[in-house]
Amino acid sequence: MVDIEQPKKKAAGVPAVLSSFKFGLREMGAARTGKVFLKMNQDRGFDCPSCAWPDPDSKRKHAAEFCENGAKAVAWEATRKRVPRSFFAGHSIDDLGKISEFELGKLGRITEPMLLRAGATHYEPVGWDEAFHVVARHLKALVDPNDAVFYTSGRTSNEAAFLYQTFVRAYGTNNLPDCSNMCHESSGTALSRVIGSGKGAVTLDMLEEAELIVVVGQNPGTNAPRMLSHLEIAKKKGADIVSVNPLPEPGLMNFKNPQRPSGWVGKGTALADQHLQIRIGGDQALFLAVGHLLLEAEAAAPGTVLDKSFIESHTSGYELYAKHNSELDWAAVEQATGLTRAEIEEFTQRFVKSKATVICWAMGLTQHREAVATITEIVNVLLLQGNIGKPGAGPCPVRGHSNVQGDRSMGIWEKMPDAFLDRLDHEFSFTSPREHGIDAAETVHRLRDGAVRVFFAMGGNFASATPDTEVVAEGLRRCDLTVHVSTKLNRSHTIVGREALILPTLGRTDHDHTPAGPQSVTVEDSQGAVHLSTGNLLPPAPELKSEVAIVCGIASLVVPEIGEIPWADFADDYSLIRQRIGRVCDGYEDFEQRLQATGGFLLAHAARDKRVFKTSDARAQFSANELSWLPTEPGRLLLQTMRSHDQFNTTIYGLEDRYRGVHGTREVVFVNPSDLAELGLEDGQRVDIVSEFRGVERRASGFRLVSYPTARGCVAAYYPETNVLMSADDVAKGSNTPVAKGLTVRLERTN
Ligand SMILES: Nc1nc2c(c(=O)[nH]1)N[C@H]1C(S)=C(S)[C@@H](COP(=O)(O)OP(=O)(O)OC[C@H]3O[C@@H](n4cnc5c(=O)[nH]c(N)nc54)[C@H](O)[C@@H]3O)O[C@H]1N2
Ligand SMILES: Nc1nc2c(c(=O)[nH]1)N[C@H]1C(S)=C(S)[C@@H](COP(=O)(O)OP(=O)(O)OC[C@H]3O[C@@H](n4cnc5c(=O)[nH]c(N)nc54)[C@H](O)[C@@H]3O)O[C@H]1N2
Ligand SMILES: [Mo]
Repeated sequence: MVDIEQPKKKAAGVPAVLSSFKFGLREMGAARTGKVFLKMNQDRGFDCPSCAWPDPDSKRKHAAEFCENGAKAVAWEATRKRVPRSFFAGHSIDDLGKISEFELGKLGRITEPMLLRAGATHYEPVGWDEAFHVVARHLKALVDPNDAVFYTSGRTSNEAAFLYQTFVRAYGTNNLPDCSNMCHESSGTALSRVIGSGKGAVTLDMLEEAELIVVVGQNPGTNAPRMLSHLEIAKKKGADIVSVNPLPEPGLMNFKNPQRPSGWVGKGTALADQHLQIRIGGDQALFLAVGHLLLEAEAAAPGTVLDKSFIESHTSGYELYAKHNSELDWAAVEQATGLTRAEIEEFTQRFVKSKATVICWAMGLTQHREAVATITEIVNVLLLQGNIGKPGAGPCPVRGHSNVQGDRSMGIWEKMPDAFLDRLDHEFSFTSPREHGIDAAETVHRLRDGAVRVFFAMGGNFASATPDTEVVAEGLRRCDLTVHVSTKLNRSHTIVGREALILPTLGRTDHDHTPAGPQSVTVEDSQGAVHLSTGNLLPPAPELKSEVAIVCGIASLVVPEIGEIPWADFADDYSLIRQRIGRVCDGYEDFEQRLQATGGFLLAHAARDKRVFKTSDARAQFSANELSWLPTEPGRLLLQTMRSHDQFNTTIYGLEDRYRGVHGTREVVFVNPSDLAELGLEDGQRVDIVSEFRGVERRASGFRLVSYPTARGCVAAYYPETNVLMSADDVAKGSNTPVAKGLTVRLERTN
């Protein structure tokens, strides 16, 4: 039943615990629920397959074992349900296409390879051997390896990712788009340029020492719930916390810690000391203004605000930045941000007071046209006060998928630097291509042009996660072969090439036993900590293969003669893979030895550890950016596409967005009450959302209006239902990330 109520003021607490147990029991039954929830994020357990927030170390065991959405992610994978053969026999491809993403996910784990033969209407079971031969036949038939694309989602372990990219490069292409292209690519692009490393520069210890933590464009209560425990610790130590967000996200406003009984019954901790209800796309203007005010404050009281000695010894571009930012168009800043000058001044005072500031961010910043400039503007503000490479300070992009950062370290990137490729070639005695491959947005263009022959996906749900949903579907249908290595069914399996394969695989929770014995994999979290993950559940079917085994099986048919790569040995013993990773991947030197000695370690980060900046001039760089924002015409609004509390990306756990008060539906659009009134609309009415990019209209139909305290002029709706509104040509400058926040739309009433 659809029910819309007032948004919640508090997050987590008892309802969070109950919600995950309810879901766990539905999917796994009582005994398995107990076993699974006890093992999550523990030593010798498996890494939570949900977000990339760091796992608790021994010091923090109490602080973060439990997380509602982590528990749901685990239950979703560890479900006892299986998709039976009869399901595929009873549903044609057309039938499958009519089943919603939510219903497909609920069917359970897939247990055997399924093949759609050319001209057939139904998937049929097929042996692993035949499945691998189908892939090999197609790949070997291509004259140009660049006609194949190899996508990766961010759950793939380091070991599987490393072998996968080795295989793809041995095959002859760098076409390795990944989910990161749609996620934190803007962060990587900006940070590499200005501080010399694309990764965040803040560890958990550092975060807890902060005096000011600013959380920009991120909804941790839903998407990184364990982060709230650490914000709470920092808060108790005296940190100020500011949320910069068009929505008052309950997790940041008030948090009831599910780890402690007081969090179950007490009032909870009011986390945010200030909420800047920013207009979508106003962040660059905001941080430009903060920089301006910091410079003014320093001029008024020299030597008290900026860290001049840091600026002199470690940075470049300060003079230019200061000159560029000496004058500010306050009217433009207020329009861009929707904030008052007084609010921005109050915010800046917190920086002035703080001796150690961390700025965290996620998709609310990265998925904008000017995301790269915005992130460099944030770094400007940090650099002014020397807030990098010291306790309690630094830029902290919070990654999405649990191993998305590790996948990049392993070489999953369409444009890995030559130094990496040189080491890879040397390690395996072959020559990998140097021509850059294509990223996710470019893959959509190629699909649109009918120029992709083989589409191979290591996890994920490309057809739903990308812009221009229909264009992508058409392009996938024009492929000779589509292959998905997956744990469960999703929409991408229903959009098939002339031939199509679904290759089921083990997940993080599954026990992985090879002839050489039980195997563990490794992952790297958002803060650069690497550790082992060992599944402990009986796999859904005995013949299920790990991602490692699947890559090795295919590679040994497609590129048996390329280089010296012992595919069969790798499939047996993952420590052999780690030895190779240790010689090829930056920061992973002596990987296997260090891992055995310590069980896990923190990767070095020059800027964080030593204030060494591996940039073009060996300094942290100030950037002078022109003010950019998103003006709108009357009758037009800015749309952000975001996650509900009951989904993991395209995986829909249920129809409850509890914190935002939405129950039983996902077809909603959140609108400010004053905007509703101005547009002559009312809560509860149905509308079409119509986007307008470069004069082309795209439409998502049948959304219910929800009157909601979002910023004026800004509306919000869930992804992936609204991906039909996005254009693959609308991308962030410099990072090519599809724009998923800040689409210009109008609302058309339909009843
Ligand atoms: N349970 C769960 N956990 C997840 C995921 C999931 O789907 N479910 N997904 C994982 C992945 S891959 C990722 S990348 C992360 C995503 O984590 P988030 O980035 O938190 O995800 P979104 O739901 O896209 O939320 C974007 C936030 O930015 C705000 N925002 C939107 N536009 C703007 C803007 O212009 N300026 C500012 N300042 N704020 C803005 C929105 O109001 C919202 O709070 O979470 C990861 N963890
Ligand atoms: N409009 C809009 N679009 C967006 C975003 C947005 O905010 N708005 N966010 C973007 C972001 S941040 C991201 S990261 C992408 C996400 O894009 P993807 O990573 O492609 O999508 P997911 O929904 O995370 O993929 C889920 C599927 O992965 C498979 N899977 C799960 N676990 C495993 C495993 O262990 N191994 C294998 N092989 N498969 C597994 C399952 O079959 C499941 O259905 O979407 C992007 N798209
Ligand atoms: Mo993501």
